[in-house]
Amino acid sequence: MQAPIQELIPAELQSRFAKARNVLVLTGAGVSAESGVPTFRGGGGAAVWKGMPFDVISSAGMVQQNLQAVWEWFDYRRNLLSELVPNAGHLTIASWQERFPEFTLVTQNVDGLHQKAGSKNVIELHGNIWRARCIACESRFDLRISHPRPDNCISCGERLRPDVVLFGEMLPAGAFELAAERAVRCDLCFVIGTSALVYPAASIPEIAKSAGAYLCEVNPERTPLSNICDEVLSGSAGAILPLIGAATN
Ligand code: BJW
Repeated sequence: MQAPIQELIPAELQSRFAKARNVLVLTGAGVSAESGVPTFRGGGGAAVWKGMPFDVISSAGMVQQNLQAVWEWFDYRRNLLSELVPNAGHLTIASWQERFPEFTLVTQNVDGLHQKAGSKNVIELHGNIWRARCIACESRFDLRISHPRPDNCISCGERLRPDVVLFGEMLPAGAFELAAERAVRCDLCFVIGTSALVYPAASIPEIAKSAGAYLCEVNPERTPLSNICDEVLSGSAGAILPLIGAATN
């Protein structure tokens, strides 16, 4: 027989969740794992595309050297994603935006599944796989409505690239600053499904904690942030997140 929800979710977290006024959630690839999106590093392996580790193919250097290969990798992933739907983790996070007076969702994911689940005003630190960006004038194009995918910018004719943040590239202007500002103000911060290895994204929970927030991690594996968390819930986002809401209903 399964344990009652009250025993699965610690009382301190239940109480913090019930009283919270300002909640911030940082997500990573793990939140989409149960929808069928492969993670980058979890599960003992690392993503590889045609023999290239993802930090080589998803790098600023590869855009310079071989933009076509970068597009092949992203076309392949968009094709996979087009069949996938949000899971219970995404849906629970989307429901939280109505539950608290202030709520911020910051994601490192580029898959658009949070928005598909109904989350609004998502701060996307690493861009979105469903957009292309001109390498010269930075015009952006929605790839959900552009078929076939255009190679060149309709404004200036230059080449397009995926509108995602690759290794060694700057985050979108203002995105980290906005997330950091919200992190300073939140009273409860969740860090969900991220290995917390990539910066500056991994500094968001550190900022929240330093400013006094209660920090809760949801992940089947420990991460470099686990030691500073007030609560570590070991398990999958799709199984645990619906319990957190339900325990305090
Ligand atoms: C589950 C689950 C389930 C499984 N439920 N959980 C400070 C210190 C050191 C280095 C740096 C630093 N500051 C900057 C850097 C350099 C670099 C960096 O951080 N490197 C480190 C890796 C060493 N950062 C950058 O380059 C960033 N840019 C930058 O800082 O600009 C300023 C600058 C410019 C130039 C020079 C210097 C500074 C940009 C980072 C961009 C990251 N881009 C990627 C690729 C996006 C494109 C693509 O999709 O291909 O973003 S890398 C990849 O990692 C992707 C992710 O968003 C990101 C984070 O990964 P995430 O989400 O954590 O996933 P995983 O796979 O790592 O983990 C999954 C987790 O889920 C695991 O923990 C599982 O256990 C868990 N899980 N199933 C819940 N069901």
